[in-house]
Amino acid sequence: PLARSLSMTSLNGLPQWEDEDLPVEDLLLFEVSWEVTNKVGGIYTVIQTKAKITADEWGENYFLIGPYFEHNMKTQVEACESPNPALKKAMDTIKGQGCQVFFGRWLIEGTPYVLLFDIGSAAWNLDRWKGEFWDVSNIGIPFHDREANDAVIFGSLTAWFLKEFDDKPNIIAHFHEWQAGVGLILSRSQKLPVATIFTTHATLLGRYLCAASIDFYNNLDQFDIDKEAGERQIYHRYCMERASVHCAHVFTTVSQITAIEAEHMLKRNPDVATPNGLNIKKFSAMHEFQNLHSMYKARIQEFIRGHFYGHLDFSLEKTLFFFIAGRYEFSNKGADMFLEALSRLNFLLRVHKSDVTVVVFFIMPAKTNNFNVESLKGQAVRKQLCHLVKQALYCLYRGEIPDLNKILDRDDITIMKRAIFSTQRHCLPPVTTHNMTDDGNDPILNTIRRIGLFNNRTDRVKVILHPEFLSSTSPLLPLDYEEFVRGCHLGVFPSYYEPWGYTPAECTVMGIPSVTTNLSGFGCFMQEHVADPAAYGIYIVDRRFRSPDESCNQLTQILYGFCQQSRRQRIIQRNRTERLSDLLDWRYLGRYYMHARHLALSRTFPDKFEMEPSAPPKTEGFRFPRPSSVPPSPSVSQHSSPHHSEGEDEDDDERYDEDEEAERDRQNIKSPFSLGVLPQGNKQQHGEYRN
Ligand code: G6P
Ligand code: 1S3
Repeated sequence: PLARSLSMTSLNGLPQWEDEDLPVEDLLLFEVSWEVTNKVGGIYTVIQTKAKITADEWGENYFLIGPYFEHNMKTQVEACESPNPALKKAMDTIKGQGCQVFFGRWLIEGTPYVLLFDIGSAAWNLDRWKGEFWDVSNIGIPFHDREANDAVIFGSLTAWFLKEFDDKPNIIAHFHEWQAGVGLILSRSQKLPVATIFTTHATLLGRYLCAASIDFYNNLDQFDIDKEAGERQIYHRYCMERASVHCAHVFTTVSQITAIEAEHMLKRNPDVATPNGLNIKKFSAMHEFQNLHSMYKARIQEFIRGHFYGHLDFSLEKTLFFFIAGRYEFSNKGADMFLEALSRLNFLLRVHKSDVTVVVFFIMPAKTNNFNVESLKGQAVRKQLCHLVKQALYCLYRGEIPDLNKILDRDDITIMKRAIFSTQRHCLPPVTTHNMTDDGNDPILNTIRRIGLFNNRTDRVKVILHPEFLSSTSPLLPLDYEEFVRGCHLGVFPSYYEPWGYTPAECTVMGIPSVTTNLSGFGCFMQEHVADPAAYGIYIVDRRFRSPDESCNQLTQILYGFCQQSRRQRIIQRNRTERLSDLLDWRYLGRYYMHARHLALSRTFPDKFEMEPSAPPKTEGFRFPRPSSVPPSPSVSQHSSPHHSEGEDEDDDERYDEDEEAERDRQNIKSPFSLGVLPQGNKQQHGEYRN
């Protein structure tokens, strides 16, 4: 039969697809991951945010496969019947053998179908399946490694399910990370007619070696990787990962930096880099995100009033909120360097007698025994004082001229006196909001002890460790993560190990500047596509070619420079940051996943699908130009603050609406979508594939 042609051209550096007749109706796409409906880390974000564009393209032929957990099913999935008879038959066969499978629509944007395997219900097969896995791979799984055993059950069920389909329709199965890899290895060893893709979001060894503070990137070719894996007791997991990589028709990593790492740690060059995107929602009012910043900043300020009661001798109008958030990997996520830089920043602000105060939040989950008393007390005192003030103001709201003698009665005065007395604090505002289970060994707390950042009155940098993910139902800081990020001024993520790094990307799409590094996939991506990232509020610390001390100084300078910006400069910079959102939209980045799928089809079914030689896609060439008002000299733009003339009204924040630069740049900068190289939407583009 005539092979279908799958080709791609490049215009202005961005890929343009020319897929002819990709017969989506004759294909099924399965995406397999342990994080489908199951939030563990960043992979959940990838799959959940990407679902919409994939569902738009594949419609009823797109299915996600993950593990079943009762709570996740109840809260995120609407059970329904499978619309696909072949799929229903395969599920019924598995159920008939006593293993539970659940099916439904995942209630996220795009509402894709999900198929969830109940690992517990199939666990009685474990010994047999481990034996079969050994027979095909010679990888032995120790009984005590629960995660690896679950991965064998999950993988065996996935391969069994795929085996139940006959030759038609053709299947693409995209597996994420080693926990899903067994399904891929077994599919290949059983010679199933399935086009397979494997994506690694981080290599096991890379993560371990970096966490051990080894000079990883300068020694990539020096490691005896088998030995390193053995010494860290992850040899079997590393084998599962490496076998998945080598069995896949197409191997992808989330960034170029992880591609280099994979080449050394997994001994295969990825075929495609598939950068992570986000679902970008544009507000109809252009400056809505600025208003949201203001609104949520006020909520954070409320928390600060309580947390620092009795010590609130700094102006909240002159206070900046910085934060770091993510998986608690102290050195991998750069918390170590951040703390050191904060200590230096504190020194600089003090010696320069700055009136700016910086409050820094560490949002990194650790084991705790709930909130500590001192933090709760702070919020209680604030609420009490707030209540009294509101009472006093009530008659003003009623339009009455207040009779000062009647505003507060004797009891109110007594309560007020007691509240004021209770703000006389004999201890410093706490550094952590929770009782830490292992306080004495906690790396963040120990570093704070060493550098002495105890929230003293004289400190210009105050630190708050919130060792739990944020929630809008918290009695302390009732904000969800997105609201909190919007209310902050700067996200700081000086990671050493970060294959992609969603945290700075999320800041960007919300118009909040952030610090990242040239060791993170996101940082490298921005460096490649933005002429002067710092001018757009993306500060990239060089952790690759500098010593740790030099990198730390660079970070300190960035933070100090940020503190010197006026409000107007910050507003202009936030506008610029937000303009980069298009670059991170799945509507653009989803193309790399499409390319990986086409490549897998052409390699698996070469007689049916043919790939034009113009592939793979290239992104080189497209760059956001430097904003028009930034002086061209790199030394001047080092601080990358928007141009600010002497004597400018510091608080003149109302003028940003008419900000000429924003308007000029908006016309000059063509986003990836307005370059005309990308189609308007997947639906439209792929409409021709449908019936
Ligand atoms: C937004 C609001 C302004 C507010 C400003 C504060 O732009 O729309 O009304 O003044 O945020 O900015 P800052 O950087 O000082 O938090
Ligand atoms: C990984 O999660 P992590 O925070 O352990 O995968 C994420 C999604 O691809 C990625 O953004 C992150 O850098 C990796 O490290």
